[in-house]
Amino acid sequence: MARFHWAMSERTAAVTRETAETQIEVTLDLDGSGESTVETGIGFLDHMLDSFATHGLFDLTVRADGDLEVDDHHTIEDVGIVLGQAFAEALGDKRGIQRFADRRVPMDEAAASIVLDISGRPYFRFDGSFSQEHVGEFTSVLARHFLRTLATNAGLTLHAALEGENAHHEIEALFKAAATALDDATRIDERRGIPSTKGDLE
Ligand SMILES: [Mn+2]
Repeated sequence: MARFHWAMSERTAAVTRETAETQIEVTLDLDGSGESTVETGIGFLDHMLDSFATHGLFDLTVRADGDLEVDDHHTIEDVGIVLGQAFAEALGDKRGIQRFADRRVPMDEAAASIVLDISGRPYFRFDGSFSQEHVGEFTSVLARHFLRTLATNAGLTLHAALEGENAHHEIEALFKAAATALDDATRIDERRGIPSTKGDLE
């Protein structure tokens, strides 16, 4: 009797993007251990992306050289674009993934929820606001823009909701909710979509 087992191929991506405004390089391993090297020039964004890798158990490198002399907008937006493209590339044909996830993460007084579907049909909804305008050099509302950009480029239907009193905690809770939801949704469930001809390799 043929014994089918899951032949896990590498689910990794390396994406670079260069414009007049930013140069971005991202590598991503969906089946990593949470190792990250992040240098964006924006301290709080580095902190968020390190946290994202840690809690999503993604291996992640992000190098961004953006026009921070203008402001933080292009850099944050373009990291979202390239990270989203990296998820799409690493997921490939999406075979066997859980697809749906729902996570709610607190951080002291703040709580964020993310419900998502790796649907291939980008949709974004956000309910909430940020209690302070800035966290360090990071403009708080750009966290919302980052998630929208990530969802659009990764092909996610993503609904986010947020409450709290401190923008650092609010944004960090959002990133942790996004990380854990994406970890769940990208996980392979061996009962789903087992390849009918390629699975029997041993
Ligand atoms: Mn923090």
